[in-house]
Amino acid sequence: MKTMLPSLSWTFRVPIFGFPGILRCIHPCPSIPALPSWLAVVMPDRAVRSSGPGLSRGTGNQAQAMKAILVLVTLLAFAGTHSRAAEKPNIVIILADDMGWSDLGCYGSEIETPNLDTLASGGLRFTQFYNTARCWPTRAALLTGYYAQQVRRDALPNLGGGGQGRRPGWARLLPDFLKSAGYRCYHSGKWHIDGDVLPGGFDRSLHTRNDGNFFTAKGNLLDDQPITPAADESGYYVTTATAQHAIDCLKDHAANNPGRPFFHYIPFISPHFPLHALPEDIAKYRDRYRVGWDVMREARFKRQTETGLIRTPLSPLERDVGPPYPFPDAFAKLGPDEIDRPIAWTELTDGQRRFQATKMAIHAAMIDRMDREIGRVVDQLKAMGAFDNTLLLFASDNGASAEIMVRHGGHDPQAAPGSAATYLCLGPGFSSACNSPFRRHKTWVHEGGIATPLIVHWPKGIAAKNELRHTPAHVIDIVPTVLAAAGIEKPAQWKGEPIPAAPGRSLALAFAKDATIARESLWWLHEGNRALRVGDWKIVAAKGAPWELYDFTTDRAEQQDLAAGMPAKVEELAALWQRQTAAFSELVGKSMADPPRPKAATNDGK
Ligand SMILES: [Ca+2]
Repeated sequence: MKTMLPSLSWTFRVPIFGFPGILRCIHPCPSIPALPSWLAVVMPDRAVRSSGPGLSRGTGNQAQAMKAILVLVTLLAFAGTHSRAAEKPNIVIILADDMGWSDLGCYGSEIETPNLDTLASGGLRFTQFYNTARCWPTRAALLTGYYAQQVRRDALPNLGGGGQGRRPGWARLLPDFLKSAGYRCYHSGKWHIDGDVLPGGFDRSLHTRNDGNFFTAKGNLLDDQPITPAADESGYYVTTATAQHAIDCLKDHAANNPGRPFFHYIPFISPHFPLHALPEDIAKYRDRYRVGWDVMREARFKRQTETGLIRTPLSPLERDVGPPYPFPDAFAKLGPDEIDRPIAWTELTDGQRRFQATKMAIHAAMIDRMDREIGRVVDQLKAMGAFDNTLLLFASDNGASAEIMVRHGGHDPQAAPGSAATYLCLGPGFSSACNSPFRRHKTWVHEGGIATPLIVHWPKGIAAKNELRHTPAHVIDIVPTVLAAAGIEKPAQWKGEPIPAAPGRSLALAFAKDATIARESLWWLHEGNRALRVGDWKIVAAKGAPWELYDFTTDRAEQQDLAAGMPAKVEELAALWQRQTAAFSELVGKSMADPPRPKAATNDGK
């Protein structure tokens, strides 16, 4: 029987490890049954405090203190919020696809995103939030709370896994944990996770598989069943269709399940290639990018610096870094105006400048339209009275893409750019600008590939408005954050099988204030590209290249490689990366004996 006492807490300042600390005791609130009966947590003030855009590096003692509080800190977080959110919050996770770190107005962009900007001004923007550098591993990490490699959804050395990998039985998706607390769960958009959608715990789904053509519903699945496209698809655009399905689900929820909380996962395909957008949206941006990628990067960086989002130099364009995969045939189809390197804008021909600026205009139009569709979803949340107690999270699955290819229906150079008959990709020039101020792109684990905006909006649960949060965090943190917000304890077993410990941390502490979430490290591996972040140190290496070492207190743009002068630091961090990799390999090795899951419809491997 639950204790029906109100939440009580006491805070005392005490020294720890030579630094001022806080002793906090909390009595449980009955609305959060996951909390143990009593908690006593000692937090060293300086170890858990962010110092701003360039976080201060902990001393040795601070590092020890960080380890000491690793497990305990996240359990405290909603003590200050749950009393205002007695009803379980609704959860909405919106994901963009291949959108760069600087592509939203509230992250420095000239692209018009008023709806997302309004969510940001009514909530929080995280400045150091990370994904996994690629579509499918991010989605696996986002919905399971594990690194994708732990659940076989990205490759480990000598163990395989990846876009076709199958999760072990214990690797449940978030809905399986939410449903036990009464949540209805909806999915509208891209999937790219193994297995069908409804067996993943969702009650309704629109699975948009039309990723080669944004102007047809052909290939899409409704509740895992193939749909028949309308005879006249002249009004179809997938971004709008995705939002419309979400709105329809929400209207149905309001009518038929008004007393139940809901989780809605809305992963748009936008602005993934092929660059397909509505003509009127493209027209809005047609001439905006004639200034070129060099000027655009400087302008975005200036706004990012002025608004406090970043404190780092702007990385110079890497003129010799092009697409991550060769598609030589594509250039023959695309013609001489396509270019595979971000050379100086002034060195391009007039035709190249016009072509490249048009591609960026389509990219911008796709994001602009997505923002407006998100506005329609928000309007529906407001209309049904759900907006104030909805925890809404918005992020991108990887950085902007330098890829250039022609697939699916091919490319007609005579057709209007951005129309269904064309197949254009952003490419390394404007991708670099979209990832300002960072280096590299989707697939790399330098900051340009893995940094994403994270907007968090929850009026009833987060008092702060229009504030920045500088703690490093990762999509593995979303599951524990959502479960904490919903007051749900993750089970230790699934159908008799133990569920392994997950690496993510709840962000709840950072919801309340600009605090650093304690953790040992953040880890990346994708197609041989690898990285590890500990505090403000990061080691990173492209496939086959040696480790680079960066100090993020001043150099998040990864400009001054300190590896040669600090070999001991590189060795220390590389050993930690190796230990993590070995631990993940051991976990996967144990679960390899699991029976394979049935193969299901998934997006092709991109
Ligand atoms: Ca993607």
